[in-house]
Amino acid sequence: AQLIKLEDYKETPYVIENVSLVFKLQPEATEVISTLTLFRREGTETGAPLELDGDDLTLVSVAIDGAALAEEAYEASPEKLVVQTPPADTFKLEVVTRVNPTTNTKLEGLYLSQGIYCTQCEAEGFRRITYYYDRPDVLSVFTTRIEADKVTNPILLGNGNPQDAGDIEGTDRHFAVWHDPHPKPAYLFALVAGDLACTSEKYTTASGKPVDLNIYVEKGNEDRTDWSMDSLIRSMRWDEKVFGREYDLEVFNIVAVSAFNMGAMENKGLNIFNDKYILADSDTATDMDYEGIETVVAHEYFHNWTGNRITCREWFQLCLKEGLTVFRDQEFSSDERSRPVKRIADVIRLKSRQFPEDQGPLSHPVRPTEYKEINNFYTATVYDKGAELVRMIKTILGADGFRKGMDLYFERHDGDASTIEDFLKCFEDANQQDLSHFSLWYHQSGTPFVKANGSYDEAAKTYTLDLEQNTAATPGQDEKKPFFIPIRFGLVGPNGDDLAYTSVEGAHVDGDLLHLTEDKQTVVFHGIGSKPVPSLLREFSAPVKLESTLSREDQIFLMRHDIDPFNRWQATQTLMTELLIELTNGEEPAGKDAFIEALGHMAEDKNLDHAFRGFGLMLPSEQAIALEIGKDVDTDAIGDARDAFSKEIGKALYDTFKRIYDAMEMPATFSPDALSAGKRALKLRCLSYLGAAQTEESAVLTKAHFDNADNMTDRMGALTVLVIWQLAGAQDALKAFEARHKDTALAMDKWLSIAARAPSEDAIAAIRTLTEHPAFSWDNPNRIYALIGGFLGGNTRGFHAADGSGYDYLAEITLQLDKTNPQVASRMAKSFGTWKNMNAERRVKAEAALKRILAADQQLSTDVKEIVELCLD
Ligand code: B3K
Ligand code: ZN
Repeated sequence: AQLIKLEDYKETPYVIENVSLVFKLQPEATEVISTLTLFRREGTETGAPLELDGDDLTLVSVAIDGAALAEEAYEASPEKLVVQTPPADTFKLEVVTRVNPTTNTKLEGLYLSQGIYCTQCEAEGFRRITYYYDRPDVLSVFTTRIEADKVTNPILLGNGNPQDAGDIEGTDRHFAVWHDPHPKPAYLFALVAGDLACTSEKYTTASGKPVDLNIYVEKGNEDRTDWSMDSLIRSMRWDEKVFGREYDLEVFNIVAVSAFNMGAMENKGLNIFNDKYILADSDTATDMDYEGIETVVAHEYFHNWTGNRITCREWFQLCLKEGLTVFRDQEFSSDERSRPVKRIADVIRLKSRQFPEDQGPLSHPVRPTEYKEINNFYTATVYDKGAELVRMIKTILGADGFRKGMDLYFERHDGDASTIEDFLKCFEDANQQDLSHFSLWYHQSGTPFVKANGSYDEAAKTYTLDLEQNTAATPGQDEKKPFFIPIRFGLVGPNGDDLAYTSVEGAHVDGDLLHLTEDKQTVVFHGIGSKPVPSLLREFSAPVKLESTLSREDQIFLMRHDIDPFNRWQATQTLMTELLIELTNGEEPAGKDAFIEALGHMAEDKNLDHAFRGFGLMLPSEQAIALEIGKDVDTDAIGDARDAFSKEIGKALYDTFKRIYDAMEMPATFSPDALSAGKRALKLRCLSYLGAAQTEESAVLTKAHFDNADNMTDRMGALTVLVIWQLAGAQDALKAFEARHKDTALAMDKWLSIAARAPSEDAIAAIRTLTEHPAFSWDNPNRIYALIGGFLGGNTRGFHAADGSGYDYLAEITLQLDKTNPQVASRMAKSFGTWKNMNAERRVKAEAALKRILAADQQLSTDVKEIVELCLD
């Protein structure tokens, strides 16, 4: 496959003004009639060829201005349609193609999910429907007519507003016409047809325009949409209030389908969702699911302005819409819930997904400059680090400056296909500020490591901070320039209050914000009355790794006294990580008992949020410890150390955890609100430590928690503790869960993922057995993410087994999945991304497995090939 490069970007020679589509839906042979109104772009030579993209298409006919084209006038293959010499400057091209939704297992283009016709066009799926300029900078007005069987497809949905509908006389079929007045790129096209149930609400925008809101689901699921509808309405209000953005069509439709490659898709006026992010009730969804739904519904809705009204010039600009929209959904959730708790959750996600990516062979800039398969670049770097960059802009410019820049962006670029340069320019122009140094964040990959060393001079009343930044080489980027790193900080005095300073030298410092812009900087604070403990990178003000040089006493001090809740949590994590690494190395860490004692205090600190305490008690994951160790990793040693430490904490603080557990007052009926969710989280965290202590009492308590659970959060939480700590009753609980939920696929996904994490002598044999379970299917991405993804991400010992069995298995299923669904296959294969950090024994096995994929006797997709080659590079 070809390498696509940003520097090769060129406009299309022709412009598509109008698109009219007719779909004659049939399960195995859908006919698509596309009529494009085109004109020659100024600067294009008269008669220059028109080359349109296709993918796996069957051409039925092609005509221009009503006359069929002679055979020598065009060239057609499944991948391309070339009209050699278009006859005029303006013309209508009519192309008929045939596609097969039934055999479309890639879930890209037009496919069937449980009898429901649906589409997924981002990034390049529209070319699997008809020949087109399938690229984001070609914006056009779409009208879609859908024809289908009345009985099996009573609901027919398209983009935009409904225009017409009726029966097709003399047949069992009917039609609907949808018109979308907003010019859009083809990746935002969508269509749905099926027998669906619907929940509706009326919404009135801030300026008084009525909007019909509908959520369509498979029949029988209509009583599980309350939360997603509520989330949608709150998102719409929030975007009006916080960004001044209103919705712009008469209807907003959401459809939930069960077979979907990712979370959801922001098609104009017709969002299509993985049902995991729509359906919820207390019996089948956890608090995390409720939060996930709120986030994804908001995210897709927010794309209407950041993505749809203003889209990307090419796919290299993906972060323009994704990073910005993730930032927006994070801000929404922060306003709806507890801001510090949300910040901690987002940072945990960033560190567990993006940091490993950026420190391994798959590292790439937030705005990459080349790719082979764009679907491989919907990454944690583009999304989550992309959001961090927007957050830093806000940090640097302040809330008002940020809003001014956003207002200008909406005003200046509405209707455009834009670039990151356009975006940054708006903040520069609105604030008369130069962001050129800052913009390096978009182009230079890798996680910067920041080192800070402080010293206090009592006589001079100065505090000196030596700061250093360093970014390791990443693929294609050997030399790194220093980043512009905004560091929010406080100098914490003995009583826990921040100390004031009279003046500073050595860096630009404004209040509690310091700009680290060089490789090395020495910053001197004057007028510091007593020796402070520095609290750096408050609120996680930049996506960097801060190397702590603080003593354990100082960390414990911050853990107890920092006024920044994020850094209280961070201090806890830093300590836990340090202790766990020493334990992994077989050492007996200094300060361990003092830390455990401090942890107990935090757990019982009534001034802290329940959810915050829950996060505080959470040990870093095995992968996080592995990343921190960085090289020659032995995952068994990490697993053993982490288990032993959990057990030690569980035993040492047994009474504390039991007290918190017993005393927690829960509301009589389930509610997914943040406070109740936080209480459940803290209670379950205590239960997991009690479970780790593996006493008879804790086994009974955990089993009772499972048996008495009146909601999925508690049921799943207790089941996890039973299974992970192999407590008495684990097998019974697994059976009971299965009996209760066997007919609810999304609930059984949880069962699959817990089972995939169970400690086992032969993890692969266990996984193979689970793939035979009726709840599992290789045809549905959610089932694969639950079981296989659950294993790869949640069973570190099993996946990284020293005998290479986990790597062999991943190679096997990557090859198998690649035959049906390359996007899912390549997503799984990305788990190879950390193999270089492993010890020699494991590296040999991983490398062999990767090479085996490349050497296999089968045609590899571009998706899988690119990932495997990058891993081996
Ligand atoms: N824009 C889609 C992702 C499309 C992924 C294509 N492989 C969902 C989102 O980010 O909102
Ligand atoms: Zn998105």
